[in-house]
Amino acid sequence: MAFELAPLPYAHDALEPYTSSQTLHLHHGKHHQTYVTNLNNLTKDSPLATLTLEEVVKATAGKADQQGIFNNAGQVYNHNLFWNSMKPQGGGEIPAALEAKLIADFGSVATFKEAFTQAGLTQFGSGWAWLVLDGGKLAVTKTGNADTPLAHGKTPILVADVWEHAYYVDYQNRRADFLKVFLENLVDWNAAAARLASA
Ligand code: MN3
Repeated sequence: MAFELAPLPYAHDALEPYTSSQTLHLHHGKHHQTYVTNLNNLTKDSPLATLTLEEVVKATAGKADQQGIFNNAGQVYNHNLFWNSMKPQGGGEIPAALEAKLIADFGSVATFKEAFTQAGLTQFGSGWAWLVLDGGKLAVTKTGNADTPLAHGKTPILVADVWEHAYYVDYQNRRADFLKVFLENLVDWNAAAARLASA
C-alpha cells in the first residue's frame, strides 16, 4: 500500500490573505507531493512500505544508510502536521486547558509566543519551529531540514514550516512577518489542544 498525499483540510484559498492560494498550490501540490512520491519510490518492495508513516520516521531516524527515506518520510509527516496546525480564521482564543498548560510551563502565553518565534527565526536555513510535549511538559524546539521531534521521543503539538517555500511568495525574505501571522491569524489552537489532550 503506497503512501498518499493527504488532501489539504481546507480550500487552497481559505487561508488568504495570510497564505495565498498560490503558496498552497505550490507547497502542498508540488513540494509535499514530491516527498510522497520520493518516499514511495524509495520504499517500494521494502518492508518499510508496510509500516505507517510514523513508524517509517522512527525506524529510519539516525540511520545513515536510510537517510534518504527518513528525509522524505519526515517531510511528509511534518507537512501533514503543518497543514493541521492552521485553519481559516485561525488565532484567537486558546482553549482553556491548553492555555493553562502554556501558562504553567512557560509562565505566560506571551512567553511561549516569543520562544516559538525565536525558534523559527534562529533556525538557520531550512527547518521547523515546534511546540512539543516533552516528558509531560510543553516545550519549544526547532529542527533542521526533515528532522522531526517524533524521532526524538517528543510529541508534536504545533508546527510552523520555516523553509523559504512556506512564505517566500507571500512574505519574500520576511520570516518574522510570517511567524507573527502564523501565531495571530493562522494557528489552529483547537487542533493543538486536541493533540495535547490525546498525548
Ligand atoms: Mn514545506
